Amino acid sequence: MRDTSLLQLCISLARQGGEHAARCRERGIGDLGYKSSATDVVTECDRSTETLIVSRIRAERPDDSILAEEGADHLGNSGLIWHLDPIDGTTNFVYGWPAWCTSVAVADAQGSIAGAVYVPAAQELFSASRGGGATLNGLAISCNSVKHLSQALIATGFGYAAPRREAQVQRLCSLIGSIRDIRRGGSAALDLCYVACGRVDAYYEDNLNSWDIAAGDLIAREAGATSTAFDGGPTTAADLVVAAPGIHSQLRALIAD
Ligand code: LIP
Repeated sequence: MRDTSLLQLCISLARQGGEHAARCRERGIGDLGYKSSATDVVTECDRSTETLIVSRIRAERPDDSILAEEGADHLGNSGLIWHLDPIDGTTNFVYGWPAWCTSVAVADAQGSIAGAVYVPAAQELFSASRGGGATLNGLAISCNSVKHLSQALIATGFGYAAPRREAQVQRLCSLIGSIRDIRRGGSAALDLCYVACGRVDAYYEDNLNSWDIAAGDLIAREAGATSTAFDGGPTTAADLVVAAPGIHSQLRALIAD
């Protein structure tokens, strides 16, 4: 029972947060704040969306911990922790591109229990519970059955610091000739959901945060994807390769070189 109610809460929070952020965007994003670099921006919409979701979690799950992108950091004693990205794809949000989402997940010591990613522009709600499968707007989803890397459409992303982006592009150069093509969507959570529903065949990236991947990685795994770190170990926000099973080892071998 617990996992179902936690899943329903993730879904409700992601949807409410995403709708709040979309309304905020319509009113105008206001002054930009800056975080790790001149291109790592934050808006008042990020902050107010996070405040809204955090206040609901604190009210409904007062003993749980919370870790959120814009600073909410509450230590609870229930053994459960919420990972929250109020607006993943912030650059897209600022520029008015539709590929941004609100990502909410709850985890225990073994990993994510439930997660939801809501995309207001598409009115698409991706969700999953551990062992319960993954859905898009309530309908079951699964990753692709692609078997050859040369036929695979690969999503990836780049960091906010120029030296890191340059290193990431070098890695991309090492595999671009072995795949169908790449897609750079701008939101890790959405890229992972796209693996889950077959809109891309794989996603990899490094130097993320837990809130970027906690929901999307669960959704992709529950949709049948294989998920590991670059070195084949357990997935972390430090680096991850999440792919259709038929190509995961081929892609990981190129990335790990
Ligand atoms: C984004 C990630 C994306 C990455 C961007 C950025 P944000 O998170 O979702 O995968 O490539 O550089 O980190 O900053 O939009 O929440």
